[in-house]
Amino acid sequence: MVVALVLVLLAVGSVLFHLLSPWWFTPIASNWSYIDATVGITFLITGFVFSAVVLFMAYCIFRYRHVEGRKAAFEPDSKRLESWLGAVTAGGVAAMLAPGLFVWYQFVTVPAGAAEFEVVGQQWQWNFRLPGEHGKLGKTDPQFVSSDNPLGLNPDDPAGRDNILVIGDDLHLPVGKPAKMLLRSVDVIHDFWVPEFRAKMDLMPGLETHFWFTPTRTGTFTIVCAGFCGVGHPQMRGSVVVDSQADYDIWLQKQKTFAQLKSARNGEGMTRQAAAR
Ligand SMILES: [Cu+2]
Repeated sequence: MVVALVLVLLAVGSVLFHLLSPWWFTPIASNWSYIDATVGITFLITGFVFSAVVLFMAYCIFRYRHVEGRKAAFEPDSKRLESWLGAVTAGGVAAMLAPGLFVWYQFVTVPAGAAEFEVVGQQWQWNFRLPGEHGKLGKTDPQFVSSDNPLGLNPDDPAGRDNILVIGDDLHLPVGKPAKMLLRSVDVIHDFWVPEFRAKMDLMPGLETHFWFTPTRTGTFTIVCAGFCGVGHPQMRGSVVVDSQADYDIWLQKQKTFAQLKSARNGEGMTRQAAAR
């Protein structure tokens, strides 16, 4: 009897905790409210099944409690009950998976006209690359990665020269404009995650992954690495600053291209050499 009561309290308490808990998703800052809806559907289905199973257990404990002289009936299987339970379980699992597939399809189907932003993971910082005036990202290869070419741009590809590089600094995005995020890593697997954008994806060495989103409000949002990537993993944080178009343009003006950074570095090298002489 006490066990049955504890089980009922467990089911009711869990549902109440879910409904009244102050811990919930951080307010959304992108177009991906679908992702919240999908998580909501999963909570609804798993919450219903959890409550049904626990309450059924409580009922059985009470209903079939020990009574002097009562005998248990032996029923090894029931075809009807099994097919019924199998169908309901299959329906429940499909209802949890299907919305995710639809959302995923939209998550990786980039709308025409989305601006490209490349995210490059590195132990343990976030770097970014934007196409320059000519609108194209130049080719890259890990073999070109060096201290003065941290993103491994091919120095012989003219398309890369005007690319804007943001090394270990904040990424800015204009509000209300779809952004295609191209993800790449120069060392190990990282995972780009900005909780407010509801967007999250692995950065794979040797591959380029992508997703898109539209930032819906201005502000500064923290990027956390969600793929364990070595001892510096907890410190691998960055920021995405969502600006009004005017503020974004001001920021963009101040950024340096690959060619500018390279010549600045060469200049530094030369003055150092001259000083040594
Ligand atoms: Cu990482």
